Amino acid sequence: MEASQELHLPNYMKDDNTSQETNNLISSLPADKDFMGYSLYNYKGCWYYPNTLQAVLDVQDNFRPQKNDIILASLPKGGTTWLKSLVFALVHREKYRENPQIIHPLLSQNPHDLVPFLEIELYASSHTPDLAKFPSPMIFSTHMHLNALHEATTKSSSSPCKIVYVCRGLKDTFVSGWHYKNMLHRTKMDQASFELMFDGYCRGVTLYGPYWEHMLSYWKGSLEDRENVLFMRYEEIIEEPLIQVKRLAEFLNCPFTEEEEESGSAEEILNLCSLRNLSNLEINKKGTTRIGIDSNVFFRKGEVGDWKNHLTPQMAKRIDEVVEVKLRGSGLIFQ
Ligand code: PAP
Repeated sequence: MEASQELHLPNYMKDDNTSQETNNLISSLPADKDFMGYSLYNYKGCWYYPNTLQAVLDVQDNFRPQKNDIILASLPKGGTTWLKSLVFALVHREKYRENPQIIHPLLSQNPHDLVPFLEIELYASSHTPDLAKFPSPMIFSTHMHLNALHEATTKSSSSPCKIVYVCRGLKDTFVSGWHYKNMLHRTKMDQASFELMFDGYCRGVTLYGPYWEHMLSYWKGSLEDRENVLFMRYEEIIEEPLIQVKRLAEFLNCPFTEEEEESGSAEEILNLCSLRNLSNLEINKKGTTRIGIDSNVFFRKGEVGDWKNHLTPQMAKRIDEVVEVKLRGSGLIFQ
């Protein structure tokens, strides 16, 4: 597929919002192309489209989180939408329990509109966005590697904010990403594109790739700073949702009280945030999110092991080998 073909293209994939300074920087960076022919540039070990890189630089220069802010970091297709829903529902639960007449925002807004992306939304439209308009505690999200995010967070004068990270096995993440690409661009791509995308993925040349470096940055960060960096896995939330949601609440300093335990508050949150519930809401079936992406593209099957329906045994072996080598010795293991 050629980059010149008419496609529905989100702003973060474009190159029309970069400063002269960033263009100069870009011209000095290693370059490659994604499977559709769009240019990617490697900045400090991570691949970006030009507009994404501009926004990341702006986050690094201007974003200074406050003490109670929460940052949800995720591998693209690693469980972002689910984590946004769960954390929003957790930290604001008192407000909605006390006011049952208010419709819960998760029933009327897409999770991505409740928890904005730093670099894909806020800093994509302004170098210094107005962050005060979001309810406290502010919850932001990002796909940046931890070392890139730390260039902003460690410069804040406040004490460190909480960072929750979620990721997923790389074979399912790839397959989810493939379906996402087709839905995002409102097209049906062919087998040759599938194979090209797979090749770029295994080489690490994909937006925010290499994904193993992404996971490793948060894995190491969580070992070094357990109080402020929590490492979660999509598969674990699927397998033991109650345990994981309670773990999340404790990490965020809002553990479930005894009374909440008895009334089934955690179960309620899990139901509210379930794929079945969210994907059946009108708001998530129709319309677009604030950044112009169709709301329904974030919801599909949510199955562990869906890769078996799409990857050949050779493809699976290739990813497994890359991951095994790259994660070796880190203590992080993915099947
Ligand atoms: P993003 O990084 O682009 O925001 P992200 O939400 O991480 O995407 O990934 C989407 C995946 O999460 C989809 O997986 P699938 O393609 O394997 O089906 C989607 O179905 C799944 N997903 C979205 N919301 C939920 C949810 N509430 N519970 C469980 N899985 C979910």
